[in-house]
Amino acid sequence: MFHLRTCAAKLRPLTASQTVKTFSQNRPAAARTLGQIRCFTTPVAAEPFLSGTSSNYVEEMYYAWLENPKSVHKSWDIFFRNTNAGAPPGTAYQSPLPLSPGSLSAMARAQPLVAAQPNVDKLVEDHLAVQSLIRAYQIRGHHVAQLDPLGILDADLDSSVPADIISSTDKLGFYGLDESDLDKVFHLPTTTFIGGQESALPLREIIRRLEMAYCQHIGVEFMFINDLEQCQWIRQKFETPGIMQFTNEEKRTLLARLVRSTRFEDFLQRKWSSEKRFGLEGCEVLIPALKTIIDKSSENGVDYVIMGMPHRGRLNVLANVIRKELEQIFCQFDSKLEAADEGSGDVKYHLGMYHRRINRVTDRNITLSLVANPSHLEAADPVVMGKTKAEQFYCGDTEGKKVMSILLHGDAAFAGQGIVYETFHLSDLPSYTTHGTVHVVVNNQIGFTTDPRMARSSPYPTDVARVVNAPIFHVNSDDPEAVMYVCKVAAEWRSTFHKDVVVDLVCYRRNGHNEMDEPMFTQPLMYKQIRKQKPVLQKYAELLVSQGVVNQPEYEEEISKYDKICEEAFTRSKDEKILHIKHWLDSPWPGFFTLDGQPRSMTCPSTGLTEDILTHIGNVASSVPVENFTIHGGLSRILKTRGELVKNRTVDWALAEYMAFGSLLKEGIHIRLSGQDVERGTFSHRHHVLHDQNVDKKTCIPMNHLWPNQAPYTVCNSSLSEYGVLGFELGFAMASPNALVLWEAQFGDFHNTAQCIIDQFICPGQAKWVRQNGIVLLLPHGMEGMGPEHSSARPERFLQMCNDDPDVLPNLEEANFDINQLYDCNWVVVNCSTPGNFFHVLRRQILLPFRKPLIIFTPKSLLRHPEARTSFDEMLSGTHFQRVIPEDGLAAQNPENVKRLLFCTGKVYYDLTRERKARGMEEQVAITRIEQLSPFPFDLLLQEVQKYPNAELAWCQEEHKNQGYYDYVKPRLRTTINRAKPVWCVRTRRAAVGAGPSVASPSRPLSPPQVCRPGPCRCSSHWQQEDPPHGAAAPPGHGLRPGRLQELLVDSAWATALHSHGRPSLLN
Ligand SMILES: Cc1ncc(C[n+]2csc(CCOP(=O)(O)OP(=O)(O)O)c2C)c(N)n1
Ligand SMILES: [Mg+2]
Repeated sequence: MFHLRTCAAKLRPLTASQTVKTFSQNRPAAARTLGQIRCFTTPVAAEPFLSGTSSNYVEEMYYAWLENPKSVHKSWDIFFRNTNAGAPPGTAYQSPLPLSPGSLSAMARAQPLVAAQPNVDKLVEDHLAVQSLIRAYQIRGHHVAQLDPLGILDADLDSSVPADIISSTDKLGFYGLDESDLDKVFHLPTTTFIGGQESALPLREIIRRLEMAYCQHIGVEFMFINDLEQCQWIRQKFETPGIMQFTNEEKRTLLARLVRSTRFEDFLQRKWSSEKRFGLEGCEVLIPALKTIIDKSSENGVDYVIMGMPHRGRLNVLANVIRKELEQIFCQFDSKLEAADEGSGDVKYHLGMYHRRINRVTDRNITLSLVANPSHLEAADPVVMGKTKAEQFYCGDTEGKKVMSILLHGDAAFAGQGIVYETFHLSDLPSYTTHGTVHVVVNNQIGFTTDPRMARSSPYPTDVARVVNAPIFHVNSDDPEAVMYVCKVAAEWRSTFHKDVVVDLVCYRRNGHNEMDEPMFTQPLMYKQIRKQKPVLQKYAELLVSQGVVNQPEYEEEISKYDKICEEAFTRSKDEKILHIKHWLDSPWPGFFTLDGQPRSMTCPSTGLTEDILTHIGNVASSVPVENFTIHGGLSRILKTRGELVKNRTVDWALAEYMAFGSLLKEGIHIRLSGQDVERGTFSHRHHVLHDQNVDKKTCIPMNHLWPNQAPYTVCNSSLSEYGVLGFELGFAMASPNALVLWEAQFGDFHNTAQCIIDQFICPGQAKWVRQNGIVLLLPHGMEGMGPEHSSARPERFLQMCNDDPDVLPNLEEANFDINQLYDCNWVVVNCSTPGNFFHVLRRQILLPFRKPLIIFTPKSLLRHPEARTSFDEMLSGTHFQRVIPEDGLAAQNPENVKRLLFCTGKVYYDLTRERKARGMEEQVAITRIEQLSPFPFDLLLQEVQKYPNAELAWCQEEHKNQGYYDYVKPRLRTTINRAKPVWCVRTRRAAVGAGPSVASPSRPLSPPQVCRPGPCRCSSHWQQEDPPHGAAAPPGHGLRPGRLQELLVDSAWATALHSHGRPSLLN
């Protein structure tokens, strides 16, 4: 059964009776605490044989001597007697007597064993050598473990045997030992459990047991863990002789699970031979492996397991682990199935599942959820973590004893995708830990067509896990019992230490990447071997039959029983005419929607608050709500200024955020704000966590001192990751609709390293995943001196991904137009120009009867801009978020006189008003702010345009023309006015780009915007273009679909537009 690559196979193993009796006392492990004994490292310099490295050995001797003075060499006996009697350093040791005739009788009395082992130095050295040898197996034994079921590859990509592993007897020389030492008995150090009940063993047996523990079908990688208790725990689990035992019942269950796993794939192959299914063949053991982890975790108290996995074996996991009804799976192969609800394609490989049932092994309830995943490998990892954290949070599971996560990975993706590393780095952070994830790698030693040698630089695909000290159990997947054993240990590890652990299932892929692919094109030799490989089910069944655990008819009966289940489900699946994508939800929100999944209303109440509430929150926000707490002097001044704002019934940006959060907490809404440095705020404006200046780590979060029964507020500085952290928060937001989960980018453009989460999950959320999500992205934005690429949160990208049609004017008369628009959109994009509106939009996010992602471009300079203030009056009960803030100055009083109506969004408004005032043009130029860019407020903007019949229309932005908002706003504004006028684009320009504020202090005074003078402007960095005049483009409803033809008309009309209208300047 065991394939010994190393020398123990050649060494004649000792039988138990041969083991020397004198060394067989029980080892009093518990009594062996270092504190209780005399320390033999102290007199190092004084004794000739003591050195730092020999002290362990001496301790071993000392223990043995304490137990039985006769069990050690006489010289040790004398030495210990002397030291215990208080002999000073250097005098306790007496060297053995010389072999002179006169001393023989004395020697015989004092040291009866000297003749056999004449030299204590040699004895010490040999013992030290054996200790090193044991340690070498613990560190490097996995490199020679028999991990590849095909027997042709090296899981660590290295075929050499480490020099300190005994692959032949001559390698004993590495340790200064030779063959003659093999039968000598050596004391075992406390750092090994190979002895079982024995405290000493002959070298031959030591090597054999080390080989059994470390060089068979399990390769244990753990010696990098810098926690002795954890290392000891693992050693005990793998070294203890005979520890890997299974009852016949367990073996039969394992066989039955393998039958299901294998026959499920066979069934799919028989029925849909030309369909892709990313089958599990070659790693069928994954199903019993996962079930073992779940059984064991359930036994240890877990009742909710959240899983994430890629394509490989997903259907099998759904069927045999999550236990989705087979007919629901089979009907996915029917191309004629009609979707009953929203959701697009790819159901079976991507959508998730949620199922509560009884665990048959433990008889306890268990909920299993498989999180939907996009094609982007590993992208779901942080999402699973975030969802797990949320579920733990909501059920008060602060230690991860009830809710846990399991993540599955492919070998190539695990090694190649950086998000794996980012996710590992979240695993032990206080606000992100899920208290241990069990990672299972389906290591089929190939990624699509790429050989591992071309796919990674690390020995194993799992090396990334070492950064967090996660133990890694490599296991040969053709040994199902070894797999079950490591899975059991992995689950126990997680429930003991609440830390991550990796099970690396070294397997093969029987078919191509999918069932249509020809693997022989690229891996001919590997696949020749695979063709010869007996399926694991067959091998294991033969083994159990040979052991008499099952007989052949029983085995065949198990197969036909499962085949029948599949056939019956297949028959039922033909009755499924409609595909209910909602059956594939991973996180239902019970009670939030009506029973048929609709919002409970289509209105949104006022987002305003009473004066009392505003004042109370303001007061807490400007104080230190605990006793004996010393804050920084600068912060005292900030809080004092806040207090003055509250007295004046106004808010700035930070206070507006406080008001929104504080009031939602009062209403029982949990708030979680996460991102880099969010606690203080990148721009030092927030200060949600106060730090005592005198006591280390003493902090206060005033937001948690607002109301007696408020919901908790979580504000957490994240690791320096965007992809991982945004994914995590998205997952957190999935778990419940009754939480406001916000992720803030340090600078808006940093979101681009999390683009995958935005593109794959947030943007298509409802359409692809049939799942609403109310996550909020706070993206600092503003061309304020960090260069055009770094200053911009790239609004154009978010706007380009909005699902509304620029060419279709919606029915503006519809009741609840604004709410319907929100319901229909894929996400909401806003750029608020006032703190009050920021406050309202945050509150609206929760008061809406449904959830949509909210993208907010947040300001930098406005955080401290004296005009960017809102009076309490605009935040009182009855007030709302303003999608558009119309002109309300002089221009609005005589609209007919207005020559130009400028539209803008965000901070540029303040630049424009200042410039307008400076030029005395407040009556001629109206400025209207579009606060909610998407969904586009067609209704309100139409009113604005109609109000100023004689005005030219222009959009103004500070971003380059191909960026920012213009490309989104222009066609929608034109649709709003039925293309009656051009919509010009104006770009303000800062005087000193590059000399702007630093990250931490955006409060530097702004330069005035550079604007074009009246008359033609040739400045290339200003905008020029415009849009055709009325009639140049085909109006909607003329039978012309928007598209190329229309574009051509627009383009050809452009020159005319320029000619007839001239180039407008900003404030002409
Ligand atoms: C981020 C990402 N890049 C590329 C792909 C395309 N792709 C799909 S499967 C695959 C190979 C995956 O190999 P591995 O992780 O070993 O899983 P296996 O298919 O072998 O189970 C690749 C490259 C992808 N899905 N996601
Ligand atoms: Mg692979």
